[in-house]
Amino acid sequence: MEDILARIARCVESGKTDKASPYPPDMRGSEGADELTLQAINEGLGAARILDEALIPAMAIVGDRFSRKEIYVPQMLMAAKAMNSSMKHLKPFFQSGETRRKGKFIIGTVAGDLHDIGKNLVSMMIEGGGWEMIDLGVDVSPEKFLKAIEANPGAFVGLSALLTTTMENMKKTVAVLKEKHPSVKILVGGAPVTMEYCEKIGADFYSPDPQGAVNYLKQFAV
Ligand code: B1M
Repeated sequence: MEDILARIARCVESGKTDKASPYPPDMRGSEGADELTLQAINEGLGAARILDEALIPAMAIVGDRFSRKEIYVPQMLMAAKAMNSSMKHLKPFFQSGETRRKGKFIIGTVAGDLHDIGKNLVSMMIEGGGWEMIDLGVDVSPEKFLKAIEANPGAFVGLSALLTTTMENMKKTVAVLKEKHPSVKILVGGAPVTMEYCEKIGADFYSPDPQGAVNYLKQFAV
């Protein structure tokens, strides 16, 4: 019989949330990430093993396929949904401190910008990479980012912008955060953002896609 961790990973890769879900059609009627995660916990597999050996590798495969344009936004959203149906069973173990996360990551779409589809994908992939996510949502002012850093010392920050007009607010946010917290690492992204712009505004890293951000963070995992 296929190992339960491999089965959970396959559900996440394929976007199979639970038994009732008709997606993907070739897995209809079989157990999904939801039921299999509960079963794994009941069998005594720790939350950290399920995260490290099933969810994280599965989401890395999904991220790489998305970067290579082998899959698109809908498949990635289904994979993230399957991951969340597993994560809901693991979260109590992480929140109780029984299992450690890699660190904290604060994310938001910058002030004046309401686009959140890309930001949510990045958020889900980084969370799937084992980081604790603090998602501030959209239209986030520099002051709100600042407060979040002060409440979560050592956290990394991710800024997303989809409008050429709000890229200016990305620049302001980086300036405000770096002035008060010069060592904070800031990642930027979004359709109009480039590596050149990242360097110009003094951010630390630019990625055109979620997996690039996940890969960059690996070197800092505690
Ligand atoms: Co808007 N919109 N929109 N819009 N919208 C764009 C961005 C636009 C390019 C459309 C166009 O004109 N062709 C254009 C911007 C032009 C420009 O500035 N250059 C535009 C405009 C003008 C506007 C309004 C001003 C329209 C109006 O009202 N006149 C208005 C602005 C509202 C505001 O924000 N204040 C507006 C509103 C909206 C909706 C609300 C209707 C809706 C957003 C819904 C939502 O997000 N909940 C919307 C949408 C859906 C789009 C398009 C069609 C799709 C954006 C999207 O979700 N893409 C977009 C046109 C287009 O891109 N084809 C458009 C999919 C998403 C997965 O990609 O967000 O790029 P993306 O994220 C990627 C990467 O960029 C990266 O990873 C993701 C996955 O690969 N990434 C990061 C993103 N953030 C990252 C952070 C990282 C790392 C990587 O590290 C931290």
